[in-house]
Amino acid sequence: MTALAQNIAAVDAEPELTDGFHLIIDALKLNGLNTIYGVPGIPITDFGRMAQAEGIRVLSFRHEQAAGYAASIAGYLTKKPGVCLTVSAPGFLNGLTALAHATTNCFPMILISGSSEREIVDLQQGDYEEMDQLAIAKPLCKAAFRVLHAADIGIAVARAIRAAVSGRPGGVYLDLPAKLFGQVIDAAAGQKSLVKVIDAAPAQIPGPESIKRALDVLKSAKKPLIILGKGAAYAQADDAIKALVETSGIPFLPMSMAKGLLPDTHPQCAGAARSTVLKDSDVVLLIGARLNWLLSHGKGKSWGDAPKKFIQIDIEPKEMDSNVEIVAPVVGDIGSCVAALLDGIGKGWTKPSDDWTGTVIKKRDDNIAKMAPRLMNNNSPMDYHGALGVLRTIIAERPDAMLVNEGANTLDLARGIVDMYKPRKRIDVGTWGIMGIGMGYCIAAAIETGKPVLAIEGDSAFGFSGMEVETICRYNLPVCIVVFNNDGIYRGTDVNPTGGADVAPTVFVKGARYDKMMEAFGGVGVNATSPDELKRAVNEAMDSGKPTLINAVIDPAAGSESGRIGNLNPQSLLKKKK
Ligand SMILES: Cc1ncc(C[n+]2csc(CCOP(=O)(O)OP(=O)(O)O)c2C)c(N)n1
Ligand SMILES: [Mg+2]
Repeated sequence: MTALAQNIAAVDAEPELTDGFHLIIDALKLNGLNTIYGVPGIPITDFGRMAQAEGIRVLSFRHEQAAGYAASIAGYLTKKPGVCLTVSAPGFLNGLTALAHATTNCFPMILISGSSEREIVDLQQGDYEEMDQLAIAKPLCKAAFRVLHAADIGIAVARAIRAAVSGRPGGVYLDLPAKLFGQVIDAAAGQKSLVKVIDAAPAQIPGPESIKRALDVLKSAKKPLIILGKGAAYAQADDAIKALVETSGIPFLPMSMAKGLLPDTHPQCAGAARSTVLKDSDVVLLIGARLNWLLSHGKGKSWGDAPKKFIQIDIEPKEMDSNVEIVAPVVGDIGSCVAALLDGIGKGWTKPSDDWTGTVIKKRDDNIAKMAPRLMNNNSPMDYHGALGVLRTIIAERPDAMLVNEGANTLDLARGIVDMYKPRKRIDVGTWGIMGIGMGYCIAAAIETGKPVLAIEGDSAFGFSGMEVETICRYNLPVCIVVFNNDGIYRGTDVNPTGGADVAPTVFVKGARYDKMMEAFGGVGVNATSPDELKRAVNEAMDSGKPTLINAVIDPAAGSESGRIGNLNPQSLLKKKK
């Protein structure tokens, strides 16, 4: 044998190798996780590069919190875990807010963070970005795993996916120490160690007796009401839910992100008669909606004095009786539960009386008529109603567009005014009423749905993630951001009671031009001072698909304290005594 032939034979005999970097990429791809939202740095910079080289879409953000929010809403929109990738300690902590948010909102998400040397971290010897990340993540997510051996990557990713999407979805943390990435193992063994998750979110069929119980209660109702939560929207059981609502003839109330599951203009929609239906209904069927603060915990003034019975559909058994007694718990996945109820309703169903539905419709139509003239005003500077009247029409004309919404007045009024027509088009502050979701949601909405995105943002809300306009420009996403600029938080009119040089804590720079931020990165910036100007600019942006930011000048005195939830501000007992 020649020396050359000997060399070739030696190379051929060497086992083919793979490493941690590639096994993680392979495990994600094998399970259809083809998009990563994150921020690069030690120890995951090369991982991001390699993932991109292997065909994963790696979207690089300016801050991990925005990347995390993007991943969380990607999970909501697709029913697959959204993946966020961060560096250790500070990057991890920045992403953690979003992981907790995903868990609270029941969105499937996996936060993957690199971490420092275990031996040094555990002895607290002061490593680069030292932190016991696994321990910190645990109470804030559904499950948290650490992988120490490359051969375990396949199992770890599989467990993370199952934990994120099965049962009630939520956030999962995956801790990947720096050393793992470079670990080398035999390629064939590596390939064999990967797991393709089968039936990640199995149907959970409700017990037949729970369905019968629910139907009996529903049949006994004189004034029934259906409340749709974002769990119902997440379930993607749109046809079954529509069929149940329409076959039953029961008025429905959509929670914020359930708007559009059935159109807000549907004859049975009670959105504009919310206080009436909460007070006067006698049986309430909750579908993927929790009786948390957003529904006043199912009791108190807003629910009225009349006795009320609750039927609740939820995948999480512990949700039942969380705030008030649930007389008919229906535990299972929403698609299966709704299908079973629909089946049970059958042909002999009696729709609710005209007396009840007529009262609801009249209240709703009266409220809508009362608001209509305010939505048509062309005041300059604008008030919320004039500006939102225009955006309402734009969404009616473009029902496929995604709508992102955050702020206080900007949120509460937009939620009430802007009708939605299709499922999962409205994404907003969610369970926590959190500021900062805006730009991350815009980016994920554009990436995951391919549809144009309209964001309605309070000027404070926008500030939490504003730097991501660069990200939007960099990826040239069809996002139109309207900043409702009222010079501050709730209002721009507060004054410093001391007369000192500092402005009041709720007040920002007057006459700020947020549109210039977008121009700085090559996007389109517009300053709009009237509803007519706003309408023109938004339509142009939605037609062109160019990244656009419209600074909508709103009267600083137009808003109210905390929007619609001012009652949650604590009041001093001392003040009351006086
Ligand atoms: C992470 C986070 N920090 C702070 C808050 C408190 N907060 C509620 S609404 C809001 C901003 C409201 O102002 P803006 O977005 O300008 O809306 P406006 O009422 O002025 O239209 C703030 C800071 C929050 N909800 N979330
Ligand atoms: Mg504001």
